[in-house]
Amino acid sequence: MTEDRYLGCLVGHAVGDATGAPVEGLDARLIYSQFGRAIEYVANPPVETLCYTDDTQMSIGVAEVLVEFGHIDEDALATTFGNNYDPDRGYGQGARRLLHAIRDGEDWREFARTLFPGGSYGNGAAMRVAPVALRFADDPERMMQEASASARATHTHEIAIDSARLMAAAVRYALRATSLDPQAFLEHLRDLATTDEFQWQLNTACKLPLEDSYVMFGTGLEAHRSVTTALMCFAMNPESYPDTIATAIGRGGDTDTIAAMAGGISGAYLGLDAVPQELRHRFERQAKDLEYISTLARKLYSASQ
Ligand code: 8NA
Ligand code: MG
Ligand code: MG
Ligand code: MG
Repeated sequence: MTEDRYLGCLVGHAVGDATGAPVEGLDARLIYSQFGRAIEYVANPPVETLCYTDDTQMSIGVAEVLVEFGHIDEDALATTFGNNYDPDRGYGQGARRLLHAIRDGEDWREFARTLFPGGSYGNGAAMRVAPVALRFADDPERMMQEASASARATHTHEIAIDSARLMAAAVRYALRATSLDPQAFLEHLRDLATTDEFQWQLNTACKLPLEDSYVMFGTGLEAHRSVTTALMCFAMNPESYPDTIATAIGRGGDTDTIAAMAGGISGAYLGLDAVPQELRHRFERQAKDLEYISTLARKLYSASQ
């Protein structure tokens, strides 16, 4: 576990988010007809400046709390999400309401529980969990507990909590791997799944050829769909960051979030140099924001040693 992989993870996540964001919500056919093959889109995105969204903004909040407190303090996390909230970053509809409530000093625990029936099962808990994996990579049990805690500030549904645990486990696996067997990666995650939804998705992923199964899992905001798809995008392209995020973006739907999650895993495995310079260069106000994200990655690395 080198510092380079910590940097690769958080930078790969942020760049995946910002590269997928311009086409978030479009379907695969529309993306293909407008921009051609996804790998060409990734080589030359259609915007000069790549702006990051809620996925990165909330990951920064998780990393900040870990650096300051050494663990996930749920009250501090909710407060940090509220303080960092920027309406222009494109948050989920429920997340927006919850963040307003946090800022207004309402009881966020009660609000999160009643936001949707059973709480939110959106992918917002998984999209921001990578810093937890970096901080607790040496202690898998603790990492799973902290991942669950990081979800609960906004997402109380069991699917969302499982999604945060599984995404953390995926980042940890990639961070420590010296070579990557896609089947072993998916079986590791299948064995950790606790909800029926994830057990079904990951069982299917393990049983069928990757290229046949990855189109089955969906690209919507529901955590068990987009998170499984993100895992598959990495499993299909473990040796290439651009191919990983292109696979994520080319399927359409929640492109920023799937590319962020897959990109974070890919960067954790391949290291910082795998994230193309051209994309890093176009990343919004890169001097300031990428440097800040890199500083958080370095601090998580030091704290984890
Ligand atoms: P969330 O908690 O609002 O969940 C996302 C959505 O999932 C909700 O708005 C509901 O439509 C649906 N949902 C969640 N739980 C339930 C439930 N129990 N019953 C019925 N429906 C439910 O927000 P989040 O933080 O989980 O969302 C993350 C996503 O929001 C990411 O894709 C992120 O990029 C962002 N996002 C932004 C835009 C945008 O306008 N730029 C669009 C979509 C999503
Ligand atoms: Mg987003
Ligand atoms: Mg298989
Ligand atoms: Mg999204």
